[in-house]
Amino acid sequence: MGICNAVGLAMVEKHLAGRFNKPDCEIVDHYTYCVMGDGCNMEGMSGEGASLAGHWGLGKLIVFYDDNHISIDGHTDISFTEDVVARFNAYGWHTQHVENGNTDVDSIRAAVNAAKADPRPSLIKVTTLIGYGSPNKSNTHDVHGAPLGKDETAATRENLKWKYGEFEVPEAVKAYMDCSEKGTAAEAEWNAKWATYKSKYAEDAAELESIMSGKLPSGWEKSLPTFTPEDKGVATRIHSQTMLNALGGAIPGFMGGSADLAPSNMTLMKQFGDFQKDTPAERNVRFGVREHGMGAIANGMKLHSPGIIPYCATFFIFTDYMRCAMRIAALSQAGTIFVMTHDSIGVGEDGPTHQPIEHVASFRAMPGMDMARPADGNETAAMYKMAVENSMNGAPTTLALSRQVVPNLAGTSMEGAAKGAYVVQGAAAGEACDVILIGTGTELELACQAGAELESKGKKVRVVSMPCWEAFERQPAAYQESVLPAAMRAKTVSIEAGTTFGWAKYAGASIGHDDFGASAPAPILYKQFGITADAMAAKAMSL
Ligand SMILES: Cc1ncc(C[n+]2csc(CCOP(=O)(O)OP(=O)(O)O)c2C)c(N)n1
Ligand SMILES: [Mg+2]
Repeated sequence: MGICNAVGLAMVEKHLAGRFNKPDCEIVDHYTYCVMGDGCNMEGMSGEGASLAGHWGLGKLIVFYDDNHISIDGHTDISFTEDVVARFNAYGWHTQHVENGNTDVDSIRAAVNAAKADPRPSLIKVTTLIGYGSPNKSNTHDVHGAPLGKDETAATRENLKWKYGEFEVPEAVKAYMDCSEKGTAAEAEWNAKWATYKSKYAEDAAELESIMSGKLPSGWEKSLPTFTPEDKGVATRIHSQTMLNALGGAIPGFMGGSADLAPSNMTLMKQFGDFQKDTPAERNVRFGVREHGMGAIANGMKLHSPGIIPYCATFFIFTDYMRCAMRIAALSQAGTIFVMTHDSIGVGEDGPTHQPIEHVASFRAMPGMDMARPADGNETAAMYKMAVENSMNGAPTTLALSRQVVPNLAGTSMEGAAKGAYVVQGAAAGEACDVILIGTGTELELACQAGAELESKGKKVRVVSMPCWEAFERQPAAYQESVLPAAMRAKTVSIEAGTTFGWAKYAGASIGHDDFGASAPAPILYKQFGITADAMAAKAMSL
């Protein structure tokens, strides 16, 4: 995954250089270095990242491949015999081979200089011995993860003629590694360049400053539109596109794209062209069918600069291909926005291979990840506002968006949705009621219909929209209790077109679907699987 993170770092460098550098002032100009092992080259996702790096011409990416022929199971010839350099040549990389990486430092230095001079991304295969210097354990997998042990350490010192004590760093090494003087001079030089840039190119400088500092232009959130029931209903993936375009205009570092599903995910920002080798200043990213690489590249993009807000998109089901990149986003506090459309069995005829079931629940279970499933335009706007704020706080967000058309509901609002759960119809928060109905996403409409049906039978009903569990759980306890009182749990019914797993936390009964889907138009599937307003009303009556 590291090489894909490095590709993300290098692509942002290329983007910012292409966008902000002037013929008389190259303000963005740095290299990205990465070290990969045999194992990294065995993992398929490294091929996804390397393929894109070659395609994008990321000439400032320099990767060392530690070719030591050893991984955990032993010698790599038991499972890995391909020609890695030939593969990288085919990806469009500049490749070199340093045959003695153990001691030939001059050749490594020369290779780095040659890599810098070449306009392509560079792979430097460096052949080494794992555990170099250890007389009995070098070149074996025994040194991969375990310490040498007392006797072998002594033998290694002897063999290498290393006369220093434990944790003793020779003065000459310390002096060589001390870059403070060189670094201070480089920083002063850059600061002077930046001062010139700011005075000559004030507008560009303000944008670049926002990207470098992570301070967003004030009022960016006002770019997000709100809706009333009079506004034509559309799928939330269409609302999503409206939000992406609005945020692209308002936030200088907002950029991203889809894994070859842009027309379905609705992820193109219309005001920008494609980020490509020769048009690096553009902000629509074409990731190709490479979900795993896309997720990790997007995380690298985020980690380049706090003001870069990357989004990446595919069908929600294909989060299975990128799940560990999403998990690493959460773990490494990379605030990537995962734009996932076709969020339920409602995708229709594509059938069970394309129909997420356990996915919403699984991302609710993931630490550090906000899982958002908005119901209409206002809620989509609110969830994008939250996703941008999360991104600035180092937290990723997954948005589950619909293919099906949804109406703009009367009770929804950005302010309410931002709280994660709120009352959209019937008994107000804190007011006594007979039953509570919770809906998310496309099923909120059904919950509202069921609520109306129950009202007509004399029940006092509260309908709650719950676009984001995590946001709700961040609210004060008193607010949570006013919306979903603990004492009402047995009289609460949830509805969501996916697994019911997890809903017992909030509801005494749940409507959903706990098996794979089927291939048919959405309305037929919803009926067949009993995900309807009538079923919800009947369930509520039975409690
Ligand atoms: C995705 C993933 N799969 C498996 C592992 C477990 N693992 C850790 S190191 C390793 C072998 C790596 O070999 P190599 O890259 O050649 O490193 P070396 O032993 O040469 O340092 C494996 C399989 C892991 N860390 N990550
Ligand atoms: Mg190895």
